[in-house]
Amino acid sequence: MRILTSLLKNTNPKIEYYSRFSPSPLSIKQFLDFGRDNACEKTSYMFLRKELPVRLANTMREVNLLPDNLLSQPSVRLVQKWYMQSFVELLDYENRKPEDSRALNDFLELLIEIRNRHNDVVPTMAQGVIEYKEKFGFDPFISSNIQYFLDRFYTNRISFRMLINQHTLLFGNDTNPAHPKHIGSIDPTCSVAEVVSDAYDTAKMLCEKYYLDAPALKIEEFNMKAPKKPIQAVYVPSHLFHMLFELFKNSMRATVELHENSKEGLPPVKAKVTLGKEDLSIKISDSGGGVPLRKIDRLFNYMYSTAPTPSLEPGAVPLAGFGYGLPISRLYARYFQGDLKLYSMEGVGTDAVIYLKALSSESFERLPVFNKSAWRHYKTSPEADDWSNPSREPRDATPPDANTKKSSELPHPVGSPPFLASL
Ligand code: P4A
Repeated sequence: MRILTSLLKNTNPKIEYYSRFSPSPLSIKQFLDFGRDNACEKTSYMFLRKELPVRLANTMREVNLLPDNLLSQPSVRLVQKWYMQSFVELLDYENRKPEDSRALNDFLELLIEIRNRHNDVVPTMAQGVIEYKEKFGFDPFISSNIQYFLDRFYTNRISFRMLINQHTLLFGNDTNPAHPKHIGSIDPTCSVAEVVSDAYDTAKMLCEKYYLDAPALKIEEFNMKAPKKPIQAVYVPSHLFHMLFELFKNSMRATVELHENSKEGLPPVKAKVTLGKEDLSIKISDSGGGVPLRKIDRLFNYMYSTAPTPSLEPGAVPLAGFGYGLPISRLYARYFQGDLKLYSMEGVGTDAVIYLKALSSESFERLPVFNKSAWRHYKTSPEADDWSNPSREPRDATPPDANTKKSSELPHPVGSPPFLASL
Protein backbone atom coordinates (compact mmCIF):
# COMPACT_ATOMS: atom_id res chain seq x y z
CA MET A 1 0.00 0.00 0.00
CA ARG A 2 2.83 2.40 0.91
CA ILE A 3 4.45 1.52 -2.40
CA LEU A 4 1.28 2.30 -4.31
CA THR A 5 0.74 5.66 -2.59
CA SER A 6 4.32 6.69 -3.17
CA LEU A 7 4.02 5.53 -6.76
CA LEU A 8 0.92 7.65 -7.18
CA LYS A 9 2.63 10.64 -5.61
CA ASN A 10 5.69 10.36 -7.81
CA THR A 11 3.66 9.80 -10.93
CA ASN A 12 1.15 12.59 -10.59
CA PRO A 13 3.54 15.30 -11.81
CA LYS A 14 4.21 13.09 -14.83
CA ILE A 15 0.51 12.74 -15.54
CA GLU A 16 0.18 16.47 -15.25
CA TYR A 17 3.18 17.00 -17.51
CA TYR A 18 1.97 14.68 -20.27
CA SER A 19 -1.66 15.80 -20.03
CA ARG A 20 -0.58 19.33 -21.00
CA PHE A 21 0.20 18.08 -24.50
CA SER A 22 -2.64 17.64 -26.93
CA PRO A 23 -2.74 14.30 -28.71
CA SER A 24 -1.48 14.38 -32.33
CA PRO A 25 -4.18 13.02 -34.62
CA LEU A 26 -3.05 10.96 -37.62
CA SER A 27 -4.97 10.37 -40.83
CA ILE A 28 -5.50 6.95 -42.35
CA LYS A 29 -3.30 8.15 -45.21
CA GLN A 30 -0.51 8.98 -42.76
CA PHE A 31 -0.81 5.57 -41.09
CA LEU A 32 -0.64 4.02 -44.55
CA ASP A 33 2.27 6.08 -45.93
CA PHE A 34 4.27 5.50 -42.78
CA GLY A 35 3.66 1.74 -42.83
CA ARG A 36 4.27 1.36 -46.57
CA ASP A 37 7.67 2.69 -47.59
CA ASN A 38 10.17 0.78 -45.45
CA ALA A 39 8.50 1.65 -42.15
CA CYS A 40 11.06 2.67 -39.54
CA GLU A 41 10.71 1.04 -36.12
CA LYS A 42 12.88 3.69 -34.43
CA THR A 43 10.67 6.50 -35.73
CA SER A 44 7.57 4.71 -34.55
CA TYR A 45 9.19 4.08 -31.15
CA MET A 46 10.18 7.75 -30.78
CA PHE A 47 6.66 8.86 -31.63
CA LEU A 48 4.82 6.34 -29.45
CA ARG A 49 6.92 6.66 -26.29
CA LYS A 50 5.66 10.24 -26.10
CA GLU A 51 2.24 9.97 -27.80
CA LEU A 52 0.98 6.99 -25.78
CA PRO A 53 1.69 8.66 -22.40
CA VAL A 54 0.10 11.86 -23.74
CA ARG A 55 -3.08 10.03 -24.72
CA LEU A 56 -3.16 8.06 -21.44
CA ALA A 57 -2.57 11.14 -19.30
CA ASN A 58 -5.24 13.18 -21.08
CA THR A 59 -7.82 10.50 -20.36
CA MET A 60 -6.60 9.83 -16.78
CA ARG A 61 -7.09 13.48 -15.88
CA GLU A 62 -10.63 13.24 -17.17
CA VAL A 63 -11.44 10.06 -15.19
CA ASN A 64 -10.68 12.05 -12.05
CA LEU A 65 -13.48 14.50 -12.86
CA LEU A 66 -16.17 11.83 -12.60
CA PRO A 67 -18.61 12.20 -9.71
CA ASP A 68 -17.19 10.71 -6.49
CA ASN A 69 -20.01 8.20 -6.23
CA LEU A 70 -18.98 6.72 -9.56
CA LEU A 71 -15.24 7.09 -9.10
CA SER A 72 -15.39 5.12 -5.85
CA GLN A 73 -16.99 2.03 -7.43
CA PRO A 74 -14.55 -0.92 -7.32
CA SER A 75 -14.71 -1.53 -11.08
CA VAL A 76 -13.81 2.07 -11.86
CA ARG A 77 -10.91 1.86 -9.38
CA LEU A 78 -9.68 -1.28 -11.12
CA VAL A 79 -9.71 0.43 -14.51
CA GLN A 80 -7.83 3.39 -13.02
CA LYS A 81 -5.21 1.00 -11.68
CA TRP A 82 -4.69 -0.51 -15.16
CA TYR A 83 -4.20 2.95 -16.67
CA MET A 84 -1.76 3.92 -13.94
CA GLN A 85 0.28 0.77 -14.38
CA SER A 86 0.48 1.12 -18.16
CA PHE A 87 1.42 4.78 -17.84
CA VAL A 88 4.22 4.02 -15.37
CA GLU A 89 5.57 1.19 -17.51
CA LEU A 90 5.70 3.42 -20.58
CA LEU A 91 7.70 6.03 -18.67
CA ASP A 92 10.61 3.53 -18.47
CA TYR A 93 11.29 4.35 -22.11
CA GLU A 94 11.63 8.12 -21.67
CA ASN A 95 15.41 7.70 -21.52
CA ARG A 96 16.04 4.56 -23.52
CA LYS A 97 17.69 5.35 -26.85
CA PRO A 98 16.16 3.92 -30.03
CA GLU A 99 19.65 2.72 -31.03
CA ASP A 100 19.41 0.20 -28.20
CA SER A 101 17.80 -2.78 -29.95
CA ARG A 102 16.89 -4.30 -26.56
CA ALA A 103 14.80 -1.20 -25.87
CA LEU A 104 12.94 -1.65 -29.17
CA ASN A 105 12.16 -5.30 -28.42
CA ASP A 106 11.14 -4.66 -24.81
CA PHE A 107 8.92 -1.79 -25.94
CA LEU A 108 7.14 -3.99 -28.46
CA GLU A 109 6.51 -6.63 -25.80
CA LEU A 110 5.28 -4.01 -23.37
CA LEU A 111 2.74 -2.76 -25.92
CA ILE A 112 1.33 -6.28 -26.26
CA GLU A 113 1.13 -6.59 -22.46
CA ILE A 114 -0.65 -3.25 -22.19
CA ARG A 115 -3.11 -4.21 -24.93
CA ASN A 116 -3.97 -7.40 -23.02
CA ARG A 117 -4.24 -5.62 -19.69
CA HIS A 118 -6.83 -3.26 -21.17
CA ASN A 119 -8.87 -5.95 -22.94
CA ASP A 120 -11.77 -5.81 -20.48
CA VAL A 121 -11.99 -2.07 -19.95
CA VAL A 122 -15.41 -1.80 -21.61
CA PRO A 123 -17.28 -4.49 -19.61
CA THR A 124 -15.51 -3.38 -16.43
CA MET A 125 -16.60 0.24 -16.85
CA ALA A 126 -20.10 -1.03 -17.66
CA GLN A 127 -19.99 -2.92 -14.36
CA GLY A 128 -19.08 0.34 -12.62
CA VAL A 129 -22.14 2.01 -14.15
CA ILE A 130 -24.33 -0.91 -13.00
CA GLU A 131 -22.91 -0.66 -9.47
CA TYR A 132 -23.65 3.05 -9.46
CA LYS A 133 -27.19 2.58 -10.78
CA GLU A 134 -27.98 -0.09 -8.19
CA LYS A 135 -26.91 2.20 -5.35
CA PHE A 136 -28.06 5.61 -6.56
CA GLY A 137 -30.63 5.00 -9.30
CA PHE A 138 -30.92 6.65 -12.73
CA ASP A 139 -30.15 10.36 -12.67
CA PRO A 140 -30.39 12.42 -15.88
CA PHE A 141 -27.55 14.75 -14.86
CA ILE A 142 -25.21 11.86 -14.03
CA SER A 143 -26.34 10.09 -17.20
CA SER A 144 -25.33 13.02 -19.38
CA ASN A 145 -22.01 13.23 -17.54
CA ILE A 146 -21.39 9.54 -18.10
CA GLN A 147 -22.42 9.84 -21.74
CA TYR A 148 -19.94 12.67 -22.32
CA PHE A 149 -17.19 10.88 -20.40
CA LEU A 150 -17.57 7.39 -21.86
CA ASP A 151 -17.77 8.69 -25.45
CA ARG A 152 -14.43 10.41 -24.92
CA PHE A 153 -12.90 7.62 -22.82
CA TYR A 154 -13.77 4.89 -25.35
CA THR A 155 -12.65 7.04 -28.29
CA ASN A 156 -9.34 7.44 -26.51
CA ARG A 157 -9.17 3.68 -26.04
CA ILE A 158 -9.96 2.99 -29.72
CA SER A 159 -7.15 5.36 -30.69
CA PHE A 160 -4.75 3.87 -28.18
CA ARG A 161 -5.34 0.38 -29.53
CA MET A 162 -5.04 1.64 -33.11
CA LEU A 163 -1.54 2.98 -32.38
CA ILE A 164 -0.48 -0.18 -30.53
CA ASN A 165 -1.84 -2.43 -33.28
CA GLN A 166 -0.04 -0.52 -36.04
CA HIS A 167 3.29 -0.78 -34.20
CA THR A 168 2.99 -4.44 -33.23
CA LEU A 169 1.67 -5.55 -36.62
CA LEU A 170 4.32 -3.62 -38.57
CA PHE A 171 7.31 -4.50 -36.38
CA GLY A 172 6.35 -7.67 -34.54
CA ASN A 173 7.42 -11.01 -35.98
CA ASP A 174 3.87 -12.26 -36.49
CA THR A 175 3.06 -10.51 -39.76
CA ASN A 176 -0.44 -11.31 -40.92
CA PRO A 177 -0.12 -14.14 -43.51
CA ALA A 178 -3.85 -14.10 -44.30
CA HIS A 179 -3.69 -10.47 -45.44
CA PRO A 180 -0.27 -9.71 -46.93
CA LYS A 181 -1.58 -6.49 -48.52
CA HIS A 182 -2.76 -5.01 -45.24
CA ILE A 183 -0.67 -2.25 -43.69
CA GLY A 184 -0.99 -3.10 -40.03
CA SER A 185 -4.72 -3.13 -39.41
CA ILE A 186 -5.51 -1.06 -42.55
CA ASP A 187 -6.69 -2.59 -45.81
CA PRO A 188 -5.75 -0.18 -48.63
CA THR A 189 -8.27 -1.86 -50.94
CA CYS A 190 -11.00 -2.88 -48.53
CA SER A 191 -13.95 -4.26 -50.46
CA VAL A 192 -16.86 -2.82 -48.53
CA ALA A 193 -19.51 -5.24 -49.85
CA GLU A 194 -17.34 -8.17 -48.72
CA VAL A 195 -17.20 -6.87 -45.16
CA VAL A 196 -20.96 -6.25 -45.32
CA SER A 197 -21.56 -9.83 -46.32
CA ASP A 198 -19.10 -11.23 -43.71
CA ALA A 199 -20.80 -9.26 -40.95
CA TYR A 200 -24.20 -10.42 -42.21
CA ASP A 201 -23.07 -14.09 -42.23
CA THR A 202 -21.80 -13.86 -38.65
CA ALA A 203 -24.98 -12.18 -37.40
CA LYS A 204 -27.07 -14.70 -39.35
CA MET A 205 -25.42 -17.62 -37.52
CA LEU A 206 -26.25 -16.07 -34.15
CA CYS A 207 -29.76 -15.23 -35.26
CA GLU A 208 -30.47 -18.77 -36.46
CA LYS A 209 -29.07 -20.22 -33.26
CA TYR A 210 -31.34 -17.99 -31.19
CA TYR A 211 -34.48 -17.71 -33.32
CA LEU A 212 -34.12 -20.73 -35.68
CA ASP A 213 -34.51 -18.39 -38.68
CA ALA A 214 -32.92 -15.27 -40.12
CA PRO A 215 -33.84 -12.71 -42.80
CA ALA A 216 -32.07 -12.80 -46.15
CA LEU A 217 -29.64 -10.08 -47.29
CA LYS A 218 -29.86 -7.99 -50.46
CA ILE A 219 -26.78 -5.90 -51.30
CA GLU A 220 -26.79 -3.05 -53.79
CA GLU A 221 -23.93 -0.73 -54.76
CA PHE A 222 -23.84 2.72 -56.30
CA ASN A 223 -20.40 3.93 -57.28
CA MET A 224 -20.67 7.55 -58.42
CA LYS A 225 -16.95 7.74 -59.21
CA ALA A 226 -16.67 4.58 -61.27
CA PRO A 227 -20.06 3.06 -62.10
CA LYS A 228 -20.09 -0.75 -62.11
CA LYS A 229 -16.78 -0.97 -60.23
CA PRO A 230 -17.02 -2.50 -56.73
CA ILE A 231 -16.61 0.07 -53.98
CA GLN A 232 -13.32 -0.01 -52.13
CA ALA A 233 -12.23 1.93 -49.07
CA VAL A 234 -8.91 2.59 -47.38
CA TYR A 235 -10.06 1.57 -43.94
CA VAL A 236 -9.67 -0.67 -40.90
CA PRO A 237 -11.81 -3.71 -41.82
CA SER A 238 -12.18 -4.79 -38.17
CA HIS A 239 -13.77 -1.42 -37.32
CA LEU A 240 -16.14 -1.68 -40.25
CA PHE A 241 -17.02 -5.25 -39.32
CA HIS A 242 -17.73 -4.24 -35.72
CA MET A 243 -20.22 -1.55 -36.83
CA LEU A 244 -21.96 -3.67 -39.46
CA PHE A 245 -22.22 -6.72 -37.21
CA GLU A 246 -23.96 -4.59 -34.61
CA LEU A 247 -26.40 -3.12 -37.13
CA PHE A 248 -27.21 -6.53 -38.61
CA LYS A 249 -27.89 -7.99 -35.15
CA ASN A 250 -30.32 -5.16 -34.43
CA SER A 251 -32.07 -5.43 -37.80
CA MET A 252 -32.38 -9.19 -37.51
CA ARG A 253 -33.74 -9.02 -34.00
CA ALA A 254 -36.35 -6.42 -34.93
CA THR A 255 -37.29 -8.34 -38.12
CA VAL A 256 -37.64 -11.73 -36.47
CA GLU A 257 -39.53 -10.44 -33.45
CA LEU A 258 -42.04 -8.61 -35.63
CA HIS A 259 -42.56 -11.27 -38.31
CA GLU A 260 -41.99 -14.50 -36.35
CA ASN A 261 -45.52 -15.78 -36.87
CA SER A 262 -46.28 -14.32 -40.28
CA LYS A 263 -47.09 -16.57 -43.22
CA GLU A 264 -45.15 -14.45 -45.71
CA GLY A 265 -41.87 -15.27 -43.97
CA LEU A 266 -39.20 -12.73 -43.01
CA PRO A 267 -38.71 -9.59 -45.12
CA PRO A 268 -35.05 -9.30 -46.20
CA VAL A 269 -32.56 -6.87 -44.74
CA LYS A 270 -31.15 -4.57 -47.41
CA ALA A 271 -27.68 -3.10 -47.60
CA LYS A 272 -26.82 -0.24 -49.94
CA VAL A 273 -23.19 0.83 -50.38
CA THR A 274 -22.58 4.15 -52.12
CA LEU A 275 -19.49 6.16 -53.01
CA GLY A 276 -19.61 9.88 -53.73
CA LYS A 277 -16.97 12.61 -53.83
CA GLU A 278 -16.88 13.10 -50.07
CA ASP A 279 -18.73 10.23 -48.46
CA LEU A 280 -18.69 6.49 -48.60
CA SER A 281 -22.05 5.51 -47.09
CA ILE A 282 -23.51 2.18 -46.07
CA LYS A 283 -27.21 1.89 -45.32
CA ILE A 284 -28.73 -1.13 -43.58
CA SER A 285 -32.54 -1.13 -43.96
CA ASP A 286 -35.01 -3.46 -42.33
CA SER A 287 -38.78 -3.82 -42.01
CA GLY A 288 -38.63 -4.65 -38.33
CA GLY A 289 -41.29 -2.18 -37.24
CA GLY A 290 -38.98 0.62 -36.20
CA VAL A 291 -38.51 2.53 -32.95
CA PRO A 292 -40.44 5.69 -31.98
CA LEU A 293 -38.32 8.85 -32.17
CA ARG A 294 -38.65 9.38 -28.40
CA LYS A 295 -36.73 6.16 -27.77
CA ILE A 296 -33.96 6.50 -30.37
CA ASP A 297 -31.53 8.37 -28.07
CA ARG A 298 -31.82 5.58 -25.50
CA LEU A 299 -30.25 3.16 -27.97
CA PHE A 300 -27.05 5.23 -27.74
CA ASN A 301 -27.22 5.91 -24.00
CA TYR A 302 -24.65 4.06 -21.85
CA MET A 303 -26.44 4.42 -18.55
CA TYR A 304 -29.83 3.57 -19.97
CA SER A 305 -28.69 0.52 -21.88
CA THR A 306 -26.50 -0.94 -19.15
CA ALA A 307 -28.27 -3.77 -17.42
CA PRO A 308 -26.82 -6.72 -15.53
CA THR A 309 -26.11 -9.53 -18.00
CA PRO A 310 -29.33 -11.52 -18.15
CA SER A 311 -29.00 -15.14 -17.18
CA LEU A 312 -29.26 -17.18 -20.36
CA GLU A 313 -29.67 -20.86 -21.02
CA PRO A 314 -26.20 -22.44 -21.15
CA GLY A 315 -24.87 -22.06 -24.68
CA ALA A 316 -27.42 -19.42 -25.59
CA VAL A 317 -26.15 -16.19 -27.07
CA PRO A 318 -27.80 -12.83 -26.82
CA LEU A 319 -28.46 -11.42 -30.26
CA ALA A 320 -28.54 -7.77 -29.32
CA GLY A 321 -29.48 -5.33 -26.71
CA PHE A 322 -27.32 -6.20 -23.76
CA GLY A 323 -24.58 -3.73 -24.09
CA TYR A 324 -22.78 -0.95 -25.69
CA GLY A 325 -23.05 -2.07 -29.29
CA LEU A 326 -24.54 1.04 -30.84
CA PRO A 327 -22.77 3.81 -28.91
CA ILE A 328 -19.39 2.19 -29.46
CA SER A 329 -20.12 1.52 -33.14
CA ARG A 330 -20.89 5.21 -33.53
CA LEU A 331 -17.53 6.03 -31.90
CA TYR A 332 -15.76 3.81 -34.44
CA ALA A 333 -17.50 5.70 -37.26
CA ARG A 334 -16.70 9.10 -35.75
CA TYR A 335 -13.10 8.15 -34.91
CA PHE A 336 -12.11 8.67 -38.56
CA GLN A 337 -14.47 11.61 -39.16
CA GLY A 338 -17.50 9.57 -40.16
CA ASP A 339 -20.76 9.00 -38.30
CA LEU A 340 -23.49 6.46 -37.62
CA LYS A 341 -27.14 7.51 -37.67
CA LEU A 342 -30.47 5.80 -37.19
CA TYR A 343 -33.53 6.85 -39.18
CA SER A 344 -36.52 4.94 -37.93
CA MET A 345 -40.18 5.07 -38.92
CA GLU A 346 -42.34 3.56 -36.26
CA GLY A 347 -44.63 0.90 -37.68
CA VAL A 348 -42.37 0.21 -40.65
CA GLY A 349 -38.68 -0.21 -39.97
CA THR A 350 -35.27 1.31 -39.46
CA ASP A 351 -32.54 2.62 -41.75
CA ALA A 352 -29.12 2.72 -40.15
CA VAL A 353 -26.45 4.63 -42.07
CA ILE A 354 -22.68 4.46 -41.59
CA TYR A 355 -20.89 7.45 -43.11
CA LEU A 356 -17.18 7.18 -43.84
CA LYS A 357 -14.85 9.68 -45.51
CA ALA A 358 -14.26 8.72 -49.13
CA LEU A 359 -10.69 10.08 -48.96
CA SER A 360 -8.11 8.62 -46.58
CA SER A 361 -6.38 12.01 -46.48
CA GLU A 362 -9.50 13.42 -44.78
CA SER A 363 -9.97 10.64 -42.25
CA PHE A 364 -8.01 12.12 -39.36
CA GLU A 365 -8.38 10.61 -35.92
CA ARG A 366 -11.00 12.53 -33.95
CA LEU A 367 -9.52 12.64 -30.45
CA PRO A 368 -10.70 14.00 -27.11
CA VAL A 369 -8.49 16.70 -25.59
CA PHE A 370 -8.39 17.37 -21.88
CA ASN A 371 -8.70 21.14 -21.55
CA LYS A 372 -10.75 23.79 -19.84
CA SER A 373 -13.76 23.29 -22.07
CA ALA A 374 -13.83 19.57 -21.29
CA TRP A 375 -13.38 20.37 -17.62
CA ARG A 376 -16.39 22.71 -17.73
CA HIS A 377 -18.59 19.87 -18.96
CA TYR A 378 -18.15 18.04 -15.68
CA LYS A 379 -18.22 20.97 -13.29
CA THR A 380 -21.21 23.03 -14.41
CA SER A 381 -24.79 21.91 -14.08
CA PRO A 382 -26.82 21.72 -17.27
CA GLU A 383 -29.20 24.53 -18.17
CA ALA A 384 -32.62 24.24 -16.57
CA ASP A 385 -35.15 23.11 -19.14
CA ASP A 386 -36.38 26.21 -20.97
CA TRP A 387 -38.90 24.50 -23.26
CA SER A 388 -42.52 23.93 -22.37
CA ASN A 389 -43.68 20.63 -20.98
CA PRO A 390 -47.21 19.31 -21.18
CA SER A 391 -47.68 19.05 -17.41
CA ARG A 392 -50.49 21.19 -15.95
CA GLU A 393 -48.78 21.49 -12.56
CA PRO A 394 -48.32 25.09 -11.33
CA ARG A 395 -44.83 26.29 -12.06
CA ASP A 396 -42.40 28.78 -10.61
CA ALA A 397 -42.96 31.72 -12.94
CA THR A 398 -40.52 34.12 -11.32
CA PRO A 399 -39.46 36.37 -14.19
CA PRO A 400 -35.78 36.54 -14.93
CA ASP A 401 -34.19 39.25 -12.83
CA ALA A 402 -31.49 41.35 -14.40
CA ASN A 403 -29.46 41.00 -11.22
CA THR A 404 -29.56 37.22 -10.97
CA LYS A 405 -27.11 35.41 -13.15
CA LYS A 406 -28.04 32.26 -14.99
CA SER A 407 -26.38 29.14 -13.67
CA SER A 408 -24.10 28.99 -16.72
CA GLU A 409 -22.73 32.46 -15.96
CA LEU A 410 -22.04 31.80 -12.32
CA PRO A 411 -18.48 31.10 -11.31
CA HIS A 412 -17.53 27.44 -11.38
CA PRO A 413 -18.68 25.62 -8.25
CA VAL A 414 -15.13 24.51 -7.64
CA GLY A 415 -12.21 26.89 -8.10
CA SER A 416 -10.51 26.76 -11.49
CA PRO A 417 -7.88 24.06 -11.19
CA PRO A 418 -4.36 25.50 -11.06
CA PHE A 419 -3.12 23.17 -13.79
CA LEU A 420 -5.43 24.84 -16.26
CA ALA A 421 -4.27 28.37 -15.49
CA SER A 422 -2.09 28.34 -18.58
CA LEU A 423 -4.61 26.89 -21.00
N1 P4A B 1 -37.28 -1.93 -34.02
N2 P4A B 1 -36.27 -1.48 -34.80
C1 P4A B 1 -35.08 -1.69 -34.16
C2 P4A B 1 -35.36 -2.29 -32.90
C3 P4A B 1 -36.76 -2.42 -32.88
C4 P4A B 1 -33.78 -1.37 -34.67
C5 P4A B 1 -34.40 -2.68 -31.89
C6 P4A B 1 -37.57 -3.01 -31.79
C7 P4A B 1 -34.39 -2.09 -30.63
C8 P4A B 1 -33.42 -2.45 -29.70
C9 P4A B 1 -32.43 -3.37 -30.04
C10 P4A B 1 -32.43 -3.96 -31.29
C11 P4A B 1 -33.42 -3.61 -32.21
C12 P4A B 1 -33.45 -1.76 -35.96
C13 P4A B 1 -32.18 -1.48 -36.49
C14 P4A B 1 -31.24 -0.80 -35.71
C15 P4A B 1 -31.57 -0.41 -34.43
C16 P4A B 1 -32.83 -0.70 -33.90
O1 P4A B 1 -30.02 -0.55 -36.18
O2 P4A B 1 -34.35 -2.42 -36.71
O3 P4A B 1 -31.45 -3.71 -29.15
C17 P4A B 1 -30.94 -2.74 -28.35
